[in-house]
Amino acid sequence: MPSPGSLPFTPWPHEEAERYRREGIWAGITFDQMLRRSVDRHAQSTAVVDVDRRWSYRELDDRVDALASGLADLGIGAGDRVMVQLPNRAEYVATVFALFRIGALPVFCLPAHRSAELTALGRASGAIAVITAHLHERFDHAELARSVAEEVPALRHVIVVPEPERELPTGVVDFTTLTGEPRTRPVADPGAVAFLQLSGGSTGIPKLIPRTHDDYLYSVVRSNDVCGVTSDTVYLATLPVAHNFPMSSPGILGALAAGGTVALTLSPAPAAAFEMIERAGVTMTGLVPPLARLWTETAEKREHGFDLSSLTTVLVGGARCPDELAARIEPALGAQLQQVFGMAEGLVCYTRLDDPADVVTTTQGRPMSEHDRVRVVDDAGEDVPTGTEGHLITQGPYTIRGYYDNPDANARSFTDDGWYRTGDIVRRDEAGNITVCGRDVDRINRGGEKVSAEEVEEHLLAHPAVRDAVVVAVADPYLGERTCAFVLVTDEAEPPRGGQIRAFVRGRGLANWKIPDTVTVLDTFPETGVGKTSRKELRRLLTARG
Ligand code: AMP
Ligand code: DBH
Repeated sequence: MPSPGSLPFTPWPHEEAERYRREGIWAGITFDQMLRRSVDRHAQSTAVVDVDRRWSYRELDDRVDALASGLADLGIGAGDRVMVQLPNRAEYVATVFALFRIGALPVFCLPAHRSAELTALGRASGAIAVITAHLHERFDHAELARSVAEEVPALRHVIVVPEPERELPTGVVDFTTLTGEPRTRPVADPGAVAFLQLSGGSTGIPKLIPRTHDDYLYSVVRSNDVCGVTSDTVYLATLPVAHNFPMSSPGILGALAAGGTVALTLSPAPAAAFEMIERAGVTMTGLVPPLARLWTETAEKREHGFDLSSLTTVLVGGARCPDELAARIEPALGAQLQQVFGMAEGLVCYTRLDDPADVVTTTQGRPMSEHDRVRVVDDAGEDVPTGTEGHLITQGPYTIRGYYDNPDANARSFTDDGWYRTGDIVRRDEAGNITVCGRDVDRINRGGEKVSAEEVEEHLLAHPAVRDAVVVAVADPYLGERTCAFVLVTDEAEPPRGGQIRAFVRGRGLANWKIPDTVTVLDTFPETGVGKTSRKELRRLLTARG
């Protein structure tokens, strides 16, 4: 098994790690051991429900065993990175736990990722395999994965979950053939990296987040306490399940750790999701604000015809939930709202189930653990008084100390003494509740999906006629923010129009949510008044025009 030191990741300082172990904050078990415990205690209970399947814990465990053997027979083993790009279906759960069982590291890709992202992720992670679905939302992921493997030589295996009555392309491995007898395997080191999660990021190159079994399991178990997850919980993964939020806050891993049930819906739209809530008796789910609004508006009309009475808790996070929306969620959905402000790098804040209504509707909660350390600081790094806005920095037992193999990002995103700079501007009240006011990095939060301005600018600059590009966030009533690109073009007889440049960016193989909502061609950028090079000031001026 790889030791934590054998992968390019920054461990917690030795003494701090020792304390977390001694005090049992880090439980010293792997995700595979966690699943086995739940299987021992809840063998006949339902572990996973999707659109057409229902597996007990025993069945899930048997599938994990068979798949683990099949993957091992392909030559995938401890420490290998494997990209997983699967929609919200039962295979997702089996795949992730099969990889854990053989000590391989899932790299959590999203179904919306296209060639640009997958190629970059493949290179950055050094993945040797990709596991994907054949078709999802009428897009051919098998072809996509095959073309990515051509670009990334280390990617040796393209494994595809087939569609009924559709032939797989040649050269790929049929997921359903990956099976074998259960085997005894060495147990991974709980202090080792379990998987690579993705940061929404503010740079052009993807930042991979190494999470260990110890640290992540702590965040899951702590989330279960704060959100009241038990073996009676039925958690619906509404958002793409590879996101940190539905994965761990408390998410599918929380439900599985408690012996509860994971329900999965392919579509987050009310028609599909409400049907699943009724069918599976869903008690809890997690939504981004635009979806929470859609569900709330649908429920307010009282015409949908589904029984949502099983629902007790709705978590809303990923982006700032407007106070006005927060106040409507409970009455409409008949479930308690918990706001959640989290990040794949670690720190997760929740409003508590017994908080007064104004805290739940106007703040993003407080850190979930007494072991979280948070500071709100000014530009010089000095702590600001309670109630004053400042930069949020944090460290603790489940916040990473560095990205995977990325010294440049580490230098920017961590202080010299190991505090993670969240990039968020927040205000903290007397009780420690945090309100998110903005951010200090060039990241657009498009309804919970993060867009790195720099990444999109690089794709715009790849257009032969584009001389300069600036991407900014503008307020949007539904999404919270959308992306506006401003470009300068070369002097040509027929300069490209905004729509053509947008189509060009799409053609470069970018996830849909990153395609700028508008591209405006300008003759010149506004004068910033603080020197030509003030990108920050330029962004401010262009945001005002957006
Ligand atoms: P990532 O680092 O990609 O996991 O994205 C995490 C970021 O999402 C945070 O640093 C915040 O900027 C944003 N975020 C998450 N939850 C909330 C929330 N409830 N309110 C405002 N922003 C949020
Ligand atoms: O936005 C996020 O990344 C996020 C939101 C809520 C998150 O990582 C989480 C909860 O754990």
